[in-house]
Amino acid sequence: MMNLTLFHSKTSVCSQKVRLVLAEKGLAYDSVLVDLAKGEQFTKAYLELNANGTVPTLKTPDRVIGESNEINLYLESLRIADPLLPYATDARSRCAGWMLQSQKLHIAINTITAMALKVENLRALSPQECASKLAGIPFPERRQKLETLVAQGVTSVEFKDALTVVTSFTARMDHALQRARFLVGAKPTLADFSVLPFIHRLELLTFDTMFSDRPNLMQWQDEMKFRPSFLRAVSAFHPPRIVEKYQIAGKKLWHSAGIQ
Ligand SMILES: N[C@@H](CCC(=O)N[C@@H](CS)C(=O)NCC(=O)O)C(=O)O
Repeated sequence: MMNLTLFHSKTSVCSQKVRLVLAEKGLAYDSVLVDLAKGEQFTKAYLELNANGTVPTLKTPDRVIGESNEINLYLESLRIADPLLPYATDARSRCAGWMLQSQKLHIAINTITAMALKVENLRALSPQECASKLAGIPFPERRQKLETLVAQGVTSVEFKDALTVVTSFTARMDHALQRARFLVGAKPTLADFSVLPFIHRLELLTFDTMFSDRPNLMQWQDEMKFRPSFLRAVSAFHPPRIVEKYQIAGKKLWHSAGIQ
């Protein structure tokens, strides 16, 4: 039995990507939860494990991996259960393409989620408390992005760009899913599991209105959510009070952004 330890957070979309593949492969792992709201990703001990200060991180018997796509490729390389990386060169490169492009969608999802939850919480603080919270983020780019979102909100380039990315990415997905049941053919691949948590996050935030006119994508999402891995890797980490929190925050953001 492979000794794996996953450092992850319950609702982080990148953690979900890896938990989905672990569940698909039926792989057991030791779980270490990292509380992002408390800033546990910035502790000295965690930064020694993952210098980016992000989750997930997977500790294997011979190395530590701190990127969700790399972790999923590592899990695939263990050759356990059905392959999730196509063998044929064309399909394999398309699968890699979705995994790479989904990084852009992740940035958009991060922006929309931050706007709905983190920025709201920061705005509720006094200016001094807000500044000191932001000063505690040891990565200048991430700190600056939050500062901009707090100051400019839905009018920021970051937020507008996030909406544009969601629109174009979901259109591309719908187009691909018109030709095949899954993103890269008749069976789910790492591509599908790389994207599913992002699409689900949009649904939780009630931003799925942005792609409700994309029938192939909607059908794909229903099918992906029906898989036992979704229950184990995603739903199990989203109790009703968390779902409600996302829905309320998402609706509020949707209205404040005046998106029709
Ligand atoms: N490219 C990285 C991104 C990881 C990432 O940004 N994870 C988020 C959660 S989904 C995180 O840890 N954020 C830390 C923070 O909010 O400070 C990956 O795919 O693993």
